[in-house]
Amino acid sequence: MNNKKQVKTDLIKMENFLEYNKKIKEGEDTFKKLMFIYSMAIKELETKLEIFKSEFKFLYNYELIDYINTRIKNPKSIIKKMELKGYDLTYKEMIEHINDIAGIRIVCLLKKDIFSIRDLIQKIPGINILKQKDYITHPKKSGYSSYHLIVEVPVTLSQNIIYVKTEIQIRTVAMDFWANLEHKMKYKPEGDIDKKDSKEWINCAKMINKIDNKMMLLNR
Ligand code: 0O2
Repeated sequence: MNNKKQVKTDLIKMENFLEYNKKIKEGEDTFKKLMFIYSMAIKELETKLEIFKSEFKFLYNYELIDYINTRIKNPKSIIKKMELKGYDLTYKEMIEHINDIAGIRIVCLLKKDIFSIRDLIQKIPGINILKQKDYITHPKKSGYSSYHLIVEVPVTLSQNIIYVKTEIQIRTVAMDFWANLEHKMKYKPEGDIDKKDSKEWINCAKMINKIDNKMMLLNR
């Protein structure tokens, strides 16, 4: 006898969520619902990454991942980015174009580990890689150096599986220190970095890059 139950599961892309959602229930708080789904994508991915972290520690006694931070972009920041990029302030445009509403940052000790982590992410079953930016090989003008991936994470809910876009940033502890400070300076209301300061920030980033390279040699 075949005891397997046929469970109907809808596979949907986040881009089609609004249409799909309309069919289920009208008038629910759409923003809250969307943010819930983004936070589930983070949970899903974070668990997988935590397993890699533990596996490398337990099996190889190696600290591949130092720490993982996650965040949901706040509404103010979403609106600011949409205005800056010239999108209409609609949920549809937000879902389609804002790729970093769900964000995960993986921080490691050595530069070379960034690429190992990238390779592991690429092998996770079910995850689609949509975009990659290698600011490690080619740092930004600001000096910012990090590896970015935009991925689609399948979030399995009771009635459906939703593919949710999530941004992953991978960088070293040293670059994380620089980026956090520089980000705070840039985004402070009074934090316009003037030209002289800007050069200093770039110089600091270059120094950090040198240190990261040296650390890699010392840890060979
Ligand atoms: P927050 O507060 O971190 O969310 P895309 O539209 O996805 O193709 P996007 O997002 O415009 O491209 O640009 P990119 O280069 O992928 O960078 C996205 C994020 O990287 C930023 O998010 C920052 O977190 C980080 N970042 C990029 N450049 C710099 C930099 O020069 N300095 C620092 N400190 N961080 C940087 P948000 O939206 O700016 O902010």
